[in-house]
Amino acid sequence: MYTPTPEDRFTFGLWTVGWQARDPFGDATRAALDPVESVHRLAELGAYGVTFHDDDLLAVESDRATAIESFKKALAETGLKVPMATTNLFTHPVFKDGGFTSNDREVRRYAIRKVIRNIDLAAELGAKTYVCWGGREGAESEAAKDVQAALARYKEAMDILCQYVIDKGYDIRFALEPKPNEPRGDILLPTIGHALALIGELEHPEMVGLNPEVGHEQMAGMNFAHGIAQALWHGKLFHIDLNGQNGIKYDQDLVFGHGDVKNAFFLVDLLENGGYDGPRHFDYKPLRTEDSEDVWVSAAANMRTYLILKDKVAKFHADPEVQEARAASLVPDLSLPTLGEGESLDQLLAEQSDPEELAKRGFHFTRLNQLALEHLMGVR
Ligand code: DIG
Ligand code: MN
Ligand code: MN
Repeated sequence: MYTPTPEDRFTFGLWTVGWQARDPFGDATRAALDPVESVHRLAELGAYGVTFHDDDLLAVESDRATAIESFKKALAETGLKVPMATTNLFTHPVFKDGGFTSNDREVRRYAIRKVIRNIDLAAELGAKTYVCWGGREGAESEAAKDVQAALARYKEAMDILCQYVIDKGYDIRFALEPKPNEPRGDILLPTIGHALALIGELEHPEMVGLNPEVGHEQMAGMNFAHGIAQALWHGKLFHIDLNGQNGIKYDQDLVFGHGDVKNAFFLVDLLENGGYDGPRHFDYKPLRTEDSEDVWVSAAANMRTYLILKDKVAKFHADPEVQEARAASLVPDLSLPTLGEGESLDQLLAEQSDPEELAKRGFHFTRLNQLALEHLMGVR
């Protein structure tokens, strides 16, 4: 019942299952993984597609052309799609002060060239979404970064990239990925709200949306489901990075659902019922403790957990007691415009209400929350 198929549209970054588990405090615990093997193993597990940074294709091959040909061959053999691509502007030391917003203008110019080179490959592979995660765009000291100038350079870079896609006639949209910190002390565009604000300043805002990641919003103490609801309301949820996180700490990139599982339940509710039609993309890291075989156990766990939560969400909404409890809590009433159809402001102002009487009304949220928890815990 919870066996994934390509119809579920689950996708994985090559860098996830390919992570060798090198972290700031320890060496790699796993050997490098050939992207070709990742494509075949993920296809066997029921995935729909893979995503990649330009540098991911060189995991075991130093020749870009050869690596791309091997990757294309594996895609053709498995039928896996490539819905999204992105650029690595964070690993190479040249990006130690960022790419688009490095204080070094020559680095900024190199970064834009590196992105454009991979946009061409993304278009060739049929990717419709191009993610920009500015992991190195930021600072450790307020003295070192003129943030207003940095935002101007961020806008300039996105405007250049959008114009390039327009001029080439590519069917590609961009998705900004917020994150509050790590690897930089403070990263620019730390949350969904900050990224939405920048998008509003761009020359082609319609071409730029969001690729929010579960753990990143939660690192900032935000409610991820609320952030996704706002991204959907703005029509800006172009893509998503699903994983798990346990609160405000380092970026754990856990298997989806292995962090805040209640928020994951309501996130799946939003993705399935809130108007998102993009891939269900996992950007996670197999635990450093796992061997190369259990990497595939972790990949399967992401998809199985999502499908289990999807089933529980459907049962939650089908439960007559839940429907009755939602009505008692006036949840559907929030969708009613506050001013009636054709009602004038004068009519509203002429109305009388007694706030003391209104204040006596209870909202019965506890009962509704308990029903949700009982569905999540499997007792309903
Ligand atoms: C980290 O969360 C970032 C990188 O893995 C990648 O650039 C992006 C794509 O999903 N997420
Ligand atoms: Mn991510
Ligand atoms: Mn992350």
